[in-house]
Amino acid sequence: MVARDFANTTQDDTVMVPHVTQLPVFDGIGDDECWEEVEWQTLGQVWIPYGEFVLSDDFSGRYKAVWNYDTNLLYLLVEIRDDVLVDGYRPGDDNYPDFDVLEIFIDEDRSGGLHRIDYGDENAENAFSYHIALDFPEVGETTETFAAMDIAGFWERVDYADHFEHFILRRYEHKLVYEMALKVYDDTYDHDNPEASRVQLTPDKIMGFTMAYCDNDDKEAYPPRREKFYGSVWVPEYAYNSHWKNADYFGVMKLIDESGLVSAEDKIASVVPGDFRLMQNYPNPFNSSTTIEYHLPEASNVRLTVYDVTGREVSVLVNERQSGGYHSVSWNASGFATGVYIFKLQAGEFSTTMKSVLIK
Ligand SMILES: [Ca+2]
Ligand SMILES: [Ca+2]
Ligand SMILES: [Ca+2]
Ligand SMILES: [Ca+2]
Repeated sequence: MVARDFANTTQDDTVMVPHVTQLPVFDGIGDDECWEEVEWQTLGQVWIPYGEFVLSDDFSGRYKAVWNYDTNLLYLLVEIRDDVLVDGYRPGDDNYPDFDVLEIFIDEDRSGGLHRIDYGDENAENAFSYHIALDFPEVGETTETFAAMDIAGFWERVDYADHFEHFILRRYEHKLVYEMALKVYDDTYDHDNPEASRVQLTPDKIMGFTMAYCDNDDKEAYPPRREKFYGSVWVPEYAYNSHWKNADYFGVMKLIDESGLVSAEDKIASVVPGDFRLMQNYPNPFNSSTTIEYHLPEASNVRLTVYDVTGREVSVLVNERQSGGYHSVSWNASGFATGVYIFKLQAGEFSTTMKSVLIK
């Protein structure tokens, strides 16, 4: 038995997440070309009980992350080694996920604060927390059926499984391999209209991110009981049991693009896009100015306008004929009040809107 002392280690450095053009094959096997390009990140920082050692025969875990501009997805490969696998959660069950559960915490704009839909506080949903629970398949088999719960207020649960464009878990004897593709949403997230708050991933984007594994090793215990959390970041003692619900303690992830193929400038210089499209503005939320990118597959009469929540037009950003291609415009909102604003793109017969939040 080898005890590794993580009490004096910390992973507060920013995790660099490279852009890849070769996408993973979702089969629960991590031999894809894109995974070869990136370093493993540790999943071995214990925080419950605080300060305990990680025993290598009890648990080891690690993950890799990459992203792609065109699919607009964050890809994760996770490898867990656990001496005793305890499953039991099925989507739709009403049980608290006290089994072997993978957790993913993501804060798109690194705003910090609570992840929960908290007692009617509209500002509380600043980050997402996914408790991934499922029934483990037989050794050598895979499953794509899972729950990705967040827990709000008192025992109120919401399953965000639809935030995962792809998900697969393959089970080995004492090892689990997950391959996942995650959509990223901002703080304006509305469960009834999630696409409105979907965020375009871009080079140099910085997000709050932590991954954790809750280890339960007692199959007989009823009710099931988790013994330890192993996280990708070290947490200060005063915060060790708040980490799952408070994005202030998340780690930092930065999207990078070393291929140089997808910067905004190169997009403009490259081929004409296939469809009309209005991208999510960035940054969003923003506090003075923000950039809006839109795609025109052909020369069009373009009108890009800004409305406030009452439907009043407050600004006209573009009103002219433009060539086909990738366009962007910035909006300086220094004279406008905090609130939700709607961008409306009209290009020929095409029309669409996108929601944004200005915070002073
Ligand atoms: Ca694969
Ligand atoms: Ca274990
Ligand atoms: Ca946030
Ligand atoms: Ca276990």
